[in-house]
Amino acid sequence: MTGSPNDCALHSYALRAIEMLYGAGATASIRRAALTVSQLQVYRICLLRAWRPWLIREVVEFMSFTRRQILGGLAGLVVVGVGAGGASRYWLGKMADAEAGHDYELIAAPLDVELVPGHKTEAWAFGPSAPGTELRVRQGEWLRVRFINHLPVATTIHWHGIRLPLEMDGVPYVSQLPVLPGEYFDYKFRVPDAGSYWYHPHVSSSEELGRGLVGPLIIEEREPTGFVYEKTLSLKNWHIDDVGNFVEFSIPREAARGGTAGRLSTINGVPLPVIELPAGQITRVRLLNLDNTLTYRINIPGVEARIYALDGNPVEPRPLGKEYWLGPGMRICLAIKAPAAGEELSLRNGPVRLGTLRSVANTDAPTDWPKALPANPVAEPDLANAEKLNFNFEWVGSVSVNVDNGRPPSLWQINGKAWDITDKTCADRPIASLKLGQSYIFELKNMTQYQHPIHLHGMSFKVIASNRHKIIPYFTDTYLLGKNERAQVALVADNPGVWMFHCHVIDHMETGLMAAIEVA
Ligand SMILES: [Cu+2]
Repeated sequence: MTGSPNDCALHSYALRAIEMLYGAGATASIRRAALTVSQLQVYRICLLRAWRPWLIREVVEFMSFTRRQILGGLAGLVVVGVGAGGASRYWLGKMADAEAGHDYELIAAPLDVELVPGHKTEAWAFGPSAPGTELRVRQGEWLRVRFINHLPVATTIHWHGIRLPLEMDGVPYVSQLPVLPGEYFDYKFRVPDAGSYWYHPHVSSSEELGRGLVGPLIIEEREPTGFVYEKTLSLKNWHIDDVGNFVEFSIPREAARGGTAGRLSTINGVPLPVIELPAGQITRVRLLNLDNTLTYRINIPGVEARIYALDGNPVEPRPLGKEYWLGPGMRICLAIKAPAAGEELSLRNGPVRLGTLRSVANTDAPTDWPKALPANPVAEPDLANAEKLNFNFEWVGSVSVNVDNGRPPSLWQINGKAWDITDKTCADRPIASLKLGQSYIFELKNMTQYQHPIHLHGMSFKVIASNRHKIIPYFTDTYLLGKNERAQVALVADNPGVWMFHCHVIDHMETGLMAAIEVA
């Protein structure tokens, strides 16, 4: 075994914990397994298998303590390493060559931004802007990010829509411990699917995402797609007042309804921007809804535009049509043919302008509409042999629960169970247990008067039916489930782990609308 003495101590502690759980006769195979897996995996074994809360507490506390020592002791070296852009020397897990080093150093830190002219907003950002640095990597390759936390709070990064190993999924107390102020965490995983994705914390999400900790993640296709021009437009609505100060990110009476909305809408952090497009050319425009709450009703009057992908996955190109409802966390990839130079188009949310698309002179020969993007390698569910599971999304509205103890109220439930974001053991009680490799059809039933963008971690699913819309089946990671809608989505449970399944209206998620689904 490699690693520091603290690492060894940790392993012995984890082994002791496993012995306590499985009795003194803990088998040699468990010991061998525990000695060859990474610190996180050992931690996860302890956490997921430990049904006794006291043991979970002890393991968590022990790990936090140990880890602080490790990182504290190496703090000086870490800085040297960052400056030299060197390999990640302190990764504690077993590492294949492709995993060595990192391509990005992503620093989360406070950043003053000017959203209201003449006033500063004390945002938090990944890199030099909010929304944060656009990360790009080619499909099939490794994304290797050293994430450094210079915030005053603990955090993690979740990679929305990416099918990756649980250890890299960024959910606190399920896939990793929160990254504390001054610490770093190396995220390394292969990206199987091309498309538009995004990243954000999964800790104190209302505030952390609300303050600006969101960023685009673009996975480029392996081969050229025929698109020459491209823009990423990240939509976010800020919870600020008219002098740029943050206001409440989540108000219980709003959380009990459609969610707490911000007041100033921006594209790439700019209110009402002018976005230039090359006249007569086709531009791939990736629209990402990185907002906590708002469903944008995307429309561009007079535009010649086609939809090429929804939430990362390609669809047969079709006209944008009158309006597309883009819920929180969702993305749409459009091809837009810009009009003659000097003309302008209005990118709108319903009747409200979000920004202006201005055609600028361009002398290149115009190209034709590119063909459909290549499909991602997502397993096709076997509908004939799929097991059906029901998920009912309900409003409970016990606003008085938790008001006295500073914890969020409990307002929403899935199948009669509300998630408590302050309880580290919720993921130990999955709402469904799926068999690895088996196909499933989820019947999603919205029993509320509010829409919910339902998001699953770790796997993509195929939307196959709805009682409200005509569905052309497509793969996605987030489905906007309308008021009182019933929809069917199908998937192959091909990624082992405990995966979050939640509404992406952040204050719905933080007031109950989240569950864990186990695949084993
Ligand atoms: Cu919701």
